[in-house]
Amino acid sequence: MAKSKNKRLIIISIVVVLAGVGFWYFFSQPVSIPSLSAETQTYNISSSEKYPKFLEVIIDPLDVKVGDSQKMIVKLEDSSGIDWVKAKIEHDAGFDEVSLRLTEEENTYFGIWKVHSTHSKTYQTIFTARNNKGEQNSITLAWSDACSPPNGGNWTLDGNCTISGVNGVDNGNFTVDGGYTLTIQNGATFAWNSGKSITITNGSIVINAGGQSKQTNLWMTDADGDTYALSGASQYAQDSTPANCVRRNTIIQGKYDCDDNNASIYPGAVCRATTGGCDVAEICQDSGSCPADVRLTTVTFTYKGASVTYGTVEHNGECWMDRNLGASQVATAYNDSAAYGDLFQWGRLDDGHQTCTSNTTTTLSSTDNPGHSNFIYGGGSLLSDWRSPQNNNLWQGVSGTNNPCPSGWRLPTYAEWDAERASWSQQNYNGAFASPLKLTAAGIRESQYAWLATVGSWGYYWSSTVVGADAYYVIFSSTEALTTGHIRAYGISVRCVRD
Ligand SMILES: [Ca+2]
Ligand SMILES: [Ca+2]
Repeated sequence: MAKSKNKRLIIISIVVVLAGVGFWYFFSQPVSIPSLSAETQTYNISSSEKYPKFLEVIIDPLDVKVGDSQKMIVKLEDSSGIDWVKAKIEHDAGFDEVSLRLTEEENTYFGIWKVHSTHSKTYQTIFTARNNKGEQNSITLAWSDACSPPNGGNWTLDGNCTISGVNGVDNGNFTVDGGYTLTIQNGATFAWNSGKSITITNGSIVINAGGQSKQTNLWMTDADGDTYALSGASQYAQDSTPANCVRRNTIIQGKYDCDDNNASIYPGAVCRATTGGCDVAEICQDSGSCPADVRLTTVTFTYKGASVTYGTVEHNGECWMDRNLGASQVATAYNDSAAYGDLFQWGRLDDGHQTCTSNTTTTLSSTDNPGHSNFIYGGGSLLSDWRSPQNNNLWQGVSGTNNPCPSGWRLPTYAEWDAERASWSQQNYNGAFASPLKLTAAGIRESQYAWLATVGSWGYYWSSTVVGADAYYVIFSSTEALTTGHIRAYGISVRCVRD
């Protein structure tokens, strides 16, 4: 105690020289430490060997509102004696600076400030002390900074960081540098592994009264074992494996599981399959959320060398394009010529031949791709197929060799067209147009002379399904509608359906 009094005398004498008697009298008189409330936060501080050395900071209360008086107690260590201690307190309008006063306890300083112009966000208080050699040291206390140590591996503190709950370094070493402070909140645990180290190069670790730093393992819940954890998943600091947990360093960071009970659902994977029609499979987001129901309303693709966007229409549980390939609009009537679109020879590519005014040739193609945009016809005699020999696989499904529909789309099958036709209110072109598909009587381009026929009075739509040397199509007029076979060389409307 005698030694302590001597130190105080030295401090007092210096202050006298600097500031005069009145100033000296006010500031040099040790004050009693006031009684503290139950909301006191005590921070035990370990820091680099820098002086004056902060040993403990008490803030009372930690959570304040405007009008409160917040008390601060700082305990320091310094062999040369403390010159002064200040607190720089952040608030909405800037900073308040409060000089702390020496208390009756050795190297222990007390300050108080009236809280003003703050609201619910994080503030920080910077405590700075200077010793009688003129050396300064500071410590910053902040309470809601996000800290994100890597799930695994070394971590060097790169900002002031407050740990709440369980966190730490798994399978790596921890370094405090840059003058930053790691604060371990009341009730929080900061863990690091056995055999690994904590090095304080420049900065501090502040452990409040109820916090702890613990050498053990870190674990996270990954019930389905897909290496993704739910957003906000709990961490555990203990030696043995908690139920449904794996070591945290094996969990992928920054992406979160959408379903921790299904290993096939994770970020980037389908989290809800399609349920038919224009429903689109939802993909698990990195945030760990599965998007709300997604519907396909348009499809944009390249057709005849240009980008086109068609709408979609859902009918009988299937997703169709809202118009024929090549149509410039959705039909407004069964004989709306702007909605007729193009007429394809069965199995041919989108190579331009389907334009109703395309040039013609009588040369059959021996390959799947004729390599030109001419309509292949009989030159006066009826032609049954443009390809010789025939190939039944040209329009089969999305992978059909010459599928003219965009990726994910294809020609409807016989069964699909027959189901569509059967659903019509009338078995004629009025029923076909009344369907949500708004089908048109676009006519046909026959294969004897390559002439257009029955335009505005008969409608025809190819299916992908072959029957003998023919292929199925749906056909309708003012008096009938049926699904039957037809020779493949005719130019006929195409309506794509989503696979
Ligand atoms: Ca998981
Ligand atoms: Ca999962």
